[in-house]
Amino acid sequence: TLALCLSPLVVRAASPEEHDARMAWWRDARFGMFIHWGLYAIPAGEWNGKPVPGIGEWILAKGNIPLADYVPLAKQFNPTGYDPQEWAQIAADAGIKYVVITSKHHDGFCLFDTAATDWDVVDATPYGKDLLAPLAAACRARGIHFCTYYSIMDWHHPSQRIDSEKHHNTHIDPARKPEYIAYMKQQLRELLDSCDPDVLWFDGEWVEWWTEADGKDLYAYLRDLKPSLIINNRVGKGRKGMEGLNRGDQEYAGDFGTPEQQIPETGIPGVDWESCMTMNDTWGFKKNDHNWKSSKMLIEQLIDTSSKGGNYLLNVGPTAEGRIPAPSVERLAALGRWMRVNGEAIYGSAASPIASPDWGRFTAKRERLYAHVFETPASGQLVVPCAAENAVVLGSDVEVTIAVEDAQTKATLPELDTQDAPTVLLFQTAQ
Ligand code: FHN
Repeated sequence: TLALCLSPLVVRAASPEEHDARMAWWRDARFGMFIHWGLYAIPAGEWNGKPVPGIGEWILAKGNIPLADYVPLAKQFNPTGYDPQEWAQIAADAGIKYVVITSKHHDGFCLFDTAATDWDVVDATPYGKDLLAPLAAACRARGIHFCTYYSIMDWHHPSQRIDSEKHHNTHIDPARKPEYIAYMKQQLRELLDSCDPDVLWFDGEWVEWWTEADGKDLYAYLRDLKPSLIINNRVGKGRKGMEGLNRGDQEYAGDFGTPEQQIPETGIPGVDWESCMTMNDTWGFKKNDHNWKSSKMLIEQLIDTSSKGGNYLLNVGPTAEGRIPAPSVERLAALGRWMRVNGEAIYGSAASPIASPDWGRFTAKRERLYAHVFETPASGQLVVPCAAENAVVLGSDVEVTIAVEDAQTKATLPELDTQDAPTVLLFQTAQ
């Protein structure tokens, strides 16, 4: 019943087999890169020389900046340092299998060419070129799925205005709601035509005027345009706040749950989900946010999500010049080094049937059980609750001494270096 209650889903496929086939690449991928990029990278967390608290991409609302003062930022947006090939290569080297980039965040500004408004990179900036189509091509050339984020809440569209008290809400002129929905549908169709994204990642659905019926309608519209499309649960009203998985009171639109800045205690069998996470304390670039998580912590989060059957969507916030900040590039490189050795324990892995131990996590793949050692236990031994035939340190010839008794395997650990990254032991079990 728990799985049924929390299952994000609905109008999605004619049969469970079709649904599984559509979700297959996404379930195998496990590791994605989120990119929050937009005009907010110019002020980068400061307005009129003063820091604006909160996440960078919210500066317009958090800083009470009048729209008329924010709009001219577009005239300064000229990311001449943007090299989509370089971004895609950074992602590929990190072992990333899909990229999700903001096509339109809450400020309504579009990074793609749209005929629905001039509030886009082509018409409103000196740069004057579509940013997304070249990135889509660069990703695909490297076997990376290209996906787009799209905000339902829109601070710029004339149908809406930000609530002066509750900044997270907008009010819509009810007479103009159909016009805004038509605007979204036009833009999303354009986006499908120009970039052909494999996932549409909605957000900003919490505004009071957006309904579950609106979400289901949008979901059906998009799946009709591209039947293989995967759509997150924020297209409708399903998600339980930042916990991201669906409330249990009805069926909701969307294919997967979206925990934000958190990893659930356990996975839920039969429920697809993806944890999105920042590397520091902002999604959009802030020049003074230096609170970076360590590479080891990020690797452990990737393992933790995989061990519970989820995907990990790790964010970067490029600068206004179009560069991914150096601390993010360094961390992605460290993830890549680890994935080149240990990727088989992540890609295509299933949720571990074994509860999380104190010293790390398990992932599983058919007869292979992977023990990810975050910290070597003081005893120097690991106990695995199944009978293994042998064990090795993954990516090496180092064999691990094991003793099997009563369907338990006791492994005596060799010297492991877990200082900068976890070490993975592969236990081969009988079929
Ligand atoms: O308000 C946004 C926020 O700016 C950011 O885009 C994150 C990413 O998941 N989502 C929202 C809050 O749920």
